[in-house]
Amino acid sequence: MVCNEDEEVEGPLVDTGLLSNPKPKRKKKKKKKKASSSSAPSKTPTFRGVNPECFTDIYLKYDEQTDPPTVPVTVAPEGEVFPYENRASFGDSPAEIRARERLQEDVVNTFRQAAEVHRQVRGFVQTHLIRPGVELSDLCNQLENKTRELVQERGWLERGIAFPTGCSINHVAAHYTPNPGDDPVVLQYDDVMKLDFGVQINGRIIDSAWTVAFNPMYDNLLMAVKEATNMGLSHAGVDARICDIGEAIQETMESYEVEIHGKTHPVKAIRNLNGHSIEQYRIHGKHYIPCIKDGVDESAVMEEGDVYAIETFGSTGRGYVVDGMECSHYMKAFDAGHVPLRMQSSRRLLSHINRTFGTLAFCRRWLEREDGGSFHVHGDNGKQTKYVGALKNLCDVGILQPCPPLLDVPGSYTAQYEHTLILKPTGKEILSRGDDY
Ligand code: HZT
Ligand code: MN
Ligand code: MN
Repeated sequence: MVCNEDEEVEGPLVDTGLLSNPKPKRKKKKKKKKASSSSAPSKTPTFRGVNPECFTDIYLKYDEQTDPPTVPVTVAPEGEVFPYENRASFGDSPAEIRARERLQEDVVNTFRQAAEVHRQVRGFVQTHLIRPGVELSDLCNQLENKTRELVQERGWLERGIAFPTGCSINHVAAHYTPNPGDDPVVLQYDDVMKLDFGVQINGRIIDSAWTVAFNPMYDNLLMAVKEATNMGLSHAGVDARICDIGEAIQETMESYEVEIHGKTHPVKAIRNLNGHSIEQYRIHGKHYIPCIKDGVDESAVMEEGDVYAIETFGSTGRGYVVDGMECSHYMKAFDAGHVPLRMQSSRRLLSHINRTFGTLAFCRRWLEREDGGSFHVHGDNGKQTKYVGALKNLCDVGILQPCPPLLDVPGSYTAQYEHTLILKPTGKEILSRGDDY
């Protein structure tokens, strides 16, 4: 087969364009990227969210690790670092900036270690688990157990899983994970699955996601969203205007179209799904990062010290999600005050949640584990029974916030890419960057 030298290549080890392209030029009318894949083959196959080779590279990077990985992560490799080029320093000398950098060092290293767990866990599932035919509760349980193992789970206060594994398929964009007792769901060759999971150490949360598709038909959809997220990341920085980031994301995303079963669709940014700031023990802080240009305060800017999850979603549907299906994800309302509870079952469940998850999100699957969600806290005596009424009651009184699945229109396909980023005094660091995405 002949390779066209001019063909744009895209693959796990190809550069992200962030270095060469910090400020993409805007064209009035951009030509849509071709929808079909009938052109010459590219040199590197498109990364579709699974390790195409299996049993290869990633475990060789640290020779302490086995394949599959079993050795707890103790290293904290740097993420992808971009020193600020011409940051107006407002009177701070370079020495003062470096001093602030040193003060933050421990926190940054904690994030880096959590990010390394994320990379190793996703490498594990990409190589050993994700395939057509895998059952989703199996996939989630094994992914989550590997996280517990590599992070050395020690309860919500110290280290563990940061939130339930999202494995949302096709028109379901986010916040789906299987509930106990559901009919088994088997991943299909033609599915588009967003895998979104979190790792935390001392409440420092890494939130990162990618999209899995086996059928090359979806390549342009995945590429649109991956590029849009990378564009958002490249525009982030101290003093960056949040509305400019949303605009860059939307413009990149919507320069693509995708042909699915012979029909060409424009790729739309999902306008009501957002990136977000991350605070300690709190998956979403006060700041949102839209993936469209309108509707945000033009004066909002990113600040030094901030941590953000930059995430974008693309869709072949409406580009707008609504709540749907049975809820699996729940989280304590961060500033819920004291509420007297009349049902003993509600008091018991709340006490379990406080001790096991604190303010971190959790799911029903974890409540029904023998360890109730944390072996460190409960050993094998944590399992909750007959808790469904109590769960509903805690939502009704506002102590818990349900986070139901988010759906675009039936028959549509949605994709997501997400990374966690920190704005250090001397530069930004994409903590969760790997050589996969
Ligand atoms: C909620 C519940 C979870 C936060 C974003 C997200 C997955 O859509 C402000 C902006 C985990 C995370 C979240 F279990 N959400 N990132 N990864 N979901 S969000 C949100 O609710 S709040 C976006
Ligand atoms: Mn996420
Ligand atoms: Mn997120």
